[in-house]
Amino acid sequence: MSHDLTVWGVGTSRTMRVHWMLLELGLEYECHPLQSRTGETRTDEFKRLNPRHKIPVLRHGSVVLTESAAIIQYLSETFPNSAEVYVPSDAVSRARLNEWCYFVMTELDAGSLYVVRRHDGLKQIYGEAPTAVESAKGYFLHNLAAMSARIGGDNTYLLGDQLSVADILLMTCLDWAPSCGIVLPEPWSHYRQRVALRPAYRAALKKNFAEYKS
Ligand SMILES: N[C@@H](CCC(=O)N[C@@H](CS)C(=O)NCC(=O)O)C(=O)O
Repeated sequence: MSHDLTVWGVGTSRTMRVHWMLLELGLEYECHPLQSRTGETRTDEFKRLNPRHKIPVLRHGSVVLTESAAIIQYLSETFPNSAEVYVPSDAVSRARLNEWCYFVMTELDAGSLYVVRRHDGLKQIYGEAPTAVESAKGYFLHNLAAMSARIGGDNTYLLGDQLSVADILLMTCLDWAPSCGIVLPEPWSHYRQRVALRPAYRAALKKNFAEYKS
């Protein structure tokens, strides 16, 4: 069944989140394979969707969303597939999920990996800042060490035996870290191997990365 879903963006950790969630939920969608820093996000047409000229963007009917975490949360709630993706149903469970999501998005993504990306990999655009880059890598590892006890145990995923939005956010950061020169410690590399077995993850890697380079 078609739900009038369209995605703009491929080739990055942030776009991977959206393709992965759509595939977990078994949803068909149209894909515009725009890539970052190619000029494709700077057209007037695209900036009408996202004035910040960033990918990913999702359009569902008349709803347009432009932040990867918000997009996958919206998809998981709008098209629930309880066999594949956990969606909390009460305030406490939702808070537990959001705690992980905000932690990953603020401390690991924006506060660590994106600092390394901007001031090392993209220093020609954002400026060189070697001290900030080293500090961000250390901060990433410090956060993983502090949270290690929370991902061990009997749970396959962060919140039990089912994948959630938080796992997709975390996995895409763990996949991103090695390209920033970060070696993942245990139990994080083990968690990564475990989650990587999911068929939808592997299909999304293909869809998001196989034919494109970031
Ligand atoms: N916080 C945003 C970050 C989006 C973002 O920075 N996207 C980058 C690629 S990963 C981009 O579109 N860059 C293109 C540009 O700046 O022109 C999200 O998670 O969706």
